[in-house]
Amino acid sequence: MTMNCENRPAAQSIRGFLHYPGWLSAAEQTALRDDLRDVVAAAPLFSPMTPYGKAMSVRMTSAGRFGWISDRRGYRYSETHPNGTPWPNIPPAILAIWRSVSGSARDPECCLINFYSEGAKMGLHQDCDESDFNHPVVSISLGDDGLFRIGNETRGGKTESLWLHSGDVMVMGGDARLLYHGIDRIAPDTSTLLPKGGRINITLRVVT
Ligand SMILES: O=C(O)CCC(=O)C(=O)O
Ligand SMILES: [Mn+2]
Repeated sequence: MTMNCENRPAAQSIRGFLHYPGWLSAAEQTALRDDLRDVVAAAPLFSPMTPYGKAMSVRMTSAGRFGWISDRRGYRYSETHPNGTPWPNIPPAILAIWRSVSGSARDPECCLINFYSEGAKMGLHQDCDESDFNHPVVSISLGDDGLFRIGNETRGGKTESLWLHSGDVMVMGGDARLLYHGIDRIAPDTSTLLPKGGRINITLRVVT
């Protein structure tokens, strides 16, 4: 694998998304998992309702100034958890990843944590609720492998898929910032990081 001077893997571009396979060491992944336990203790995972009244298969929570919530009023950023409390701070190790790969002078205001158990998926969508698309979305994968699909700037057309593994980082920015993407499925029992299995994806965003 090609490494850069920080001894991190180099990026591979897929349709302009920058994929850093194995960015995080095993020890860093374990530390991140433990950080997320603290976040989830302060801001419990919940199953968002889609605006169509169906529960999403992914469970989620957030850290930072804004969290992502969805209910019958639609999807939106919110400064409080559905239980009314502010979100916990973004763990420093997560901010450090953003600062290494984002190329952004600002820090993220939202750290969304998605938990995929067996059978969970995320349909093709664009991340377009932020006010400045010059800042990328940075995604960090932990736990079981997830099959990530990348499409185009509009719905439809040819797509490409790749498996995201625990410790991978993906930067969705630049000309690729508004490409459709999603998770088709996870592959159970492909990682031992999470004792009960499943996949965690962390996405970082500048919102305002
Ligand atoms: O789980 C992933 O890898 C993608 C998550 C995602 O696209 C999102 O939260 O907007
Ligand atoms: Mn997304």
